[in-house]
Amino acid sequence: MHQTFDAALELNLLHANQEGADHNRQHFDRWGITCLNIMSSPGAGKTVLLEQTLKALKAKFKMAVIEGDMTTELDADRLRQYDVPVIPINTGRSCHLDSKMVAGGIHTLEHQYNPTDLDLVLVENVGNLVCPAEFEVGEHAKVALLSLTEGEDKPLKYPVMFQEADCLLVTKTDLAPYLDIDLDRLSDNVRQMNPHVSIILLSAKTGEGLPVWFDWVGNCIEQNRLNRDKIIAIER
Ligand SMILES: Nc1nc2c(ncn2[C@@H]2O[C@H](COP(=O)(O)OP(=O)(O)OP(=O)(O)O)[C@@H](O)[C@H]2O)c(=O)[nH]1
Ligand SMILES: [Zn+2]
Ligand SMILES: [Zn+2]
Repeated sequence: MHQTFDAALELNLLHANQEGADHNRQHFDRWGITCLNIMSSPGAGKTVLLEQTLKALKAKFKMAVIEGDMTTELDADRLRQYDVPVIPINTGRSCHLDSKMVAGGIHTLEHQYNPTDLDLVLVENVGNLVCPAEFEVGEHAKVALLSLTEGEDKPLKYPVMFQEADCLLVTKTDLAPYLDIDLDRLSDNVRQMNPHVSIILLSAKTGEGLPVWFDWVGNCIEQNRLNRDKIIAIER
């Protein structure tokens, strides 16, 4: 087997990224915002999920989106229709968002809107099952999507994404009748990588699982507020 990367260089890169991510999280914490990092391979359904989430939770939570894409604003334009702040970030040649790019998004948010008004920032990462899982952006939780069309072996082949996820959305369940996919085996493969991850079966088309996802988001915001209150109480 030949070495295809410089381990020391990678470690430095990840370390610098982690410092930036911690800084971003401090911004979110100061403003009372929960941040979710939404990750998947291309086309698993991140933008459709965000559309449904904005539509359903707009009345309950004040939300903004940081929208990562390599070159276009196609996804950002889709989300702007929901009347929430959408900050596009073009990564150019990079296949993932890093904490520095998201810091740029946060500063735009800070200058154009009042961030203390917000409850939730949803970050749509660039479609890729590998790198986004390695680069924290300052999120409070990681959400991974895996569509049924990708096959049940993906958690074994791309372990990091599944090990890091706090919530896994198995998307496009409406397509199950047309595919040879064993949902039990898929869940077993996910559990092998991460015994504690919340798994939600979801179809943006039929609406299956969406209420469970909305509850998960609400709980995450609630939990994050409680944790923050505890830290503030200890610091006093
Ligand atoms: N049948 C079915 N199709 C879906 C579902 N969710 C998304 N799709 C379709 O899958 C395609 C990709 O969806 P997007 O939401 O754009 O996926 P994405 O992850 O944002 O894609 P990138 O940003 O390019 O990585 C679109 O044609 C969607 O209509 C679903 O639950 N069922
Ligand atoms: Zn998208
Ligand atoms: Zn990458």
